[in-house]
Amino acid sequence: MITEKKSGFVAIVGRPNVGKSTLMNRMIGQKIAITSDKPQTTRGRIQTVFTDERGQIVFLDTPGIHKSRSKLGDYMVEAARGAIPDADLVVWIVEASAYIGATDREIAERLSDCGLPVVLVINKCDTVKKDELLPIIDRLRELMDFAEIVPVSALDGNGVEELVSVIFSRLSAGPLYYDEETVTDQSMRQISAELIREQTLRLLKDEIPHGIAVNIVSMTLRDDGIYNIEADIICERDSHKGIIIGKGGAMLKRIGSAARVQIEDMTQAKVFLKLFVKVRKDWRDNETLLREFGYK
Ligand SMILES: Nc1nc2c(ncn2[C@@H]2O[C@H](COP(=O)(O)OP(=O)(O)O)[C@@H](O)[C@H]2O)c(=O)[nH]1
Ligand SMILES: [Mg+2]
Repeated sequence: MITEKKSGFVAIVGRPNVGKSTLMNRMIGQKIAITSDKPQTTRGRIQTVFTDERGQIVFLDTPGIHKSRSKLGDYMVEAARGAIPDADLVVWIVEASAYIGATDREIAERLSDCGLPVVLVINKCDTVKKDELLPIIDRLRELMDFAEIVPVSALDGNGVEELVSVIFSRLSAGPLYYDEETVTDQSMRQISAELIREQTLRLLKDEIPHGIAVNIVSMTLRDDGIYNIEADIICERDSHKGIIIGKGGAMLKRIGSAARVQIEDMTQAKVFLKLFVKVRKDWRDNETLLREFGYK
């Protein structure tokens, strides 16, 4: 007997920092999108692919919807909004909290008009008690007409399998867009650059990481199976450059060795990573540099 496979594109939207990337990584069971406790970690649109006997889900992870203050910010918000017309279904992620802000109402309004089924995911349920959840669900229900409401914890995995089932139940029969082994549209170079940027988000304070871009200058696989990677960490100020390098190069060394472990995990190979720090003033508002660093 042949059962028809289902497939479709699912846009993941929501405010910054609600756990969109963490949840997407959890659903596909692999770390593709970097995550951090700082808002605006995700900058571009990332496609990941989940395939099993039921069919295929292509997730579109997006930067959070927020008020932008630079050309980079404009690009990020556009990437989030642009994902919706390409989707068959929207997964809107909020945090398990009784607070509903103006941004949430704006997102609700936009999604009510998009004509697609919207699954509301209440993430970070590990942070609230069970009896606190019901009133939260009741309040959120009033925002708009949801296809379904699913509480999850991307951190410990609770509810995530159920969410995948809910998504499949809302998709129609369709082709497999990617072969079964594919997990993302991102190249190893792109993921490597992001994994380096992730460590700058983790290890550097305040506004410094928001002004950082990572550019892979070269990535080559040697005959002995080792990757040689040279990358530039671009920052906006000389003072930032000093902090990124640190005393005697200590900070750059920490960033490099933590990123190397992550890249080795992703490539399943040994990696030699060489990092350089460069200053490009105001690159976040410079179209040419934005494009050069992959934000097009
Ligand atoms: N407690 C808890 N923290 C979470 C959960 N999901 C994500 N986070 C944390 O929330 C922060 C933002 O996550 P991220 O995926 O980068 O958010 P995004 O900006 O929406 O993509 C990170 O520090 C995550 O570890 C969750 O289910 N529970
Ligand atoms: Mg993200």
